[in-house]
Amino acid sequence: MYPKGFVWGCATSAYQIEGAAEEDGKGLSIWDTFSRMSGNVWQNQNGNSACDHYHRWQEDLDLIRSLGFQSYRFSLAWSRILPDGTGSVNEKGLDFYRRLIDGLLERGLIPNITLYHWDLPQALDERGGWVHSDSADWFADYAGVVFKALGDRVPLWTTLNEPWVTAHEGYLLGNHAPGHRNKYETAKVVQNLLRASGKAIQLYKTIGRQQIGLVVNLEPKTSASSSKADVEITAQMDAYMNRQYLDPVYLGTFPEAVKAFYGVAWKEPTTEDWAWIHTQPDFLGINFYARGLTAANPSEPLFGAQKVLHPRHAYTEMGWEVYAPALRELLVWVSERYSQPPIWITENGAAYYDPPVAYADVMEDPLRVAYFAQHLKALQEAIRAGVDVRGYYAWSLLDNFEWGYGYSKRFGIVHVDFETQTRTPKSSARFLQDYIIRHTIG
Ligand code: IFM
Repeated sequence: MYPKGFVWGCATSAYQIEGAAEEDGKGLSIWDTFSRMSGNVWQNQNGNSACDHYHRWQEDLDLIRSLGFQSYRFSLAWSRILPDGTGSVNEKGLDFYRRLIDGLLERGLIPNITLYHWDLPQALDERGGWVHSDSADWFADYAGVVFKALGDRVPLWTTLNEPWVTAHEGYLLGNHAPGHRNKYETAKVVQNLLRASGKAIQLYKTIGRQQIGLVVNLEPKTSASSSKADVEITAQMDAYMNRQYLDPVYLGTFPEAVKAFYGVAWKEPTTEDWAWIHTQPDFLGINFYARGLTAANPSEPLFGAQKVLHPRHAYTEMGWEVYAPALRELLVWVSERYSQPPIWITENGAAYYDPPVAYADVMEDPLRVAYFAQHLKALQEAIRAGVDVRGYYAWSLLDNFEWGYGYSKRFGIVHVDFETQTRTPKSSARFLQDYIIRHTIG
C-alpha cells in the first residue's frame, strides 16, 4: 500500500509539448536553434508546433483530470518569460502559466513546476550558456521572477530536470542542444548547474513557503560479468551516472571516479561554490527508466565502457532494458546513502511503437501497461522496505517531441496524431486510472 496522501501525477516539459515557438513575445531557446539546424534531430523535426499544448492546454488539463491524476508536473519555458534570458519580463509568457496554474487549481490538480527542462534561452547561450560562471546567477534571477509571479499557488517546485543530461548530452556528446563536444566545458557545466540549483533553492527558502526539489535521472549499473575489468568500469560508470550530482548535493564531495574522468579539465570548486553546491533540496525527484548492464571495452572512446544486452530481457523502443527490480534496489540505495531524503518519482515510463488502431476509443499498448505494472510493484516494495516516497508521475501525458529522436519515439499514455492533434488515451492511461482509484487512501 501507499502512504496516506501519496500523490499520483503525469508529467511533460515545455519544449516537448507547447509549440508556439515564437508566439506572444517568446524568445528562442537553444532547442529552437538546435532543432532547426539540419542533421541534429531525426528527420529534421522540431518543436515549432509539438502537441500545440499552448493552445490546447484546457483540453489537456481536462484529460489529466478525467484520467484521475491528482497532480501535473510541467516545465516553464524560460525564454517565454524572459525572452533574453535576463532583464525584461514578457508578461504574456507569464500569463500563459498563470492561466495554466489557475486551470489546474480549478480542476483540483496540484501544479508541480520544473524551472529548467533543457530549453536555455538562446540569448544566454550566446553569452556562454551553462559554461559561463554567471549562469548560476542568471538562473537564480529567473527563478526569483517566477517565484514572485507564480509562487503563491504552486506547492511543488523543482530546479533542474536531469542536469546529467544537460551536461553529458549537451556539452560532452553534442547530441542535445547546444551540441558541444568538450570535456573542459562539461566539467564547468556540471558545477554551474549545481551552483544554479543551489542558488535557486536557497532563494526559495527565503521567500517561498512550500517545497523545492532537484530532479536527477538515475540508471543503476550492473556489471555484465564478475571479471575485474567489468566490475571496475561498472563502478566508475555508476559514479558518473548516479553519484555525480547526488554526492555533491547531499555529501559535499564529488566522486573520485568523476574527477578522474575529467582529469586536467577538473577544477575543484571554491569554498564559495561549495556553499551553493552543497545545498539540500526539500525533496529529491528521481526519473527512472532502465538499468545499465555494463562491460569494459577499452576501444570505446571517452569511458572505455559499453552497454550489454541481456539475452532474456525485454527492451523498449529506446533500446532501454526493462528491469523493474532495479527501481526497488535503486530507491533503497538512495535512501540509505543520502540519509532518507523524501523522494518523488518524477518520471517513469516507456517508449513503444503503438499501432495506430483504436478500439472503442482506446488505443491498445500492452507493453507499456506491463512496464507500468512491473515498476509500480517495485515501487511498492521499496516503500514497504522503508523508503520515503511521496508521489509518482508517469512520463508522459502525451506522445511528444523526444529531443534528438523527434516524434519517432512515443512515451505518451495518450496517443497524439500530430497531423490533426487528436488525443486518444491508450490502455496504459486506463490502467493507471484504475490503479490510482484502487490505491488512493485520501
Ligand atoms: O523525454 C525525456 C524527458 O524530457 C526527460 N527524461 C527522459 C524522457 C524520455 O527520454
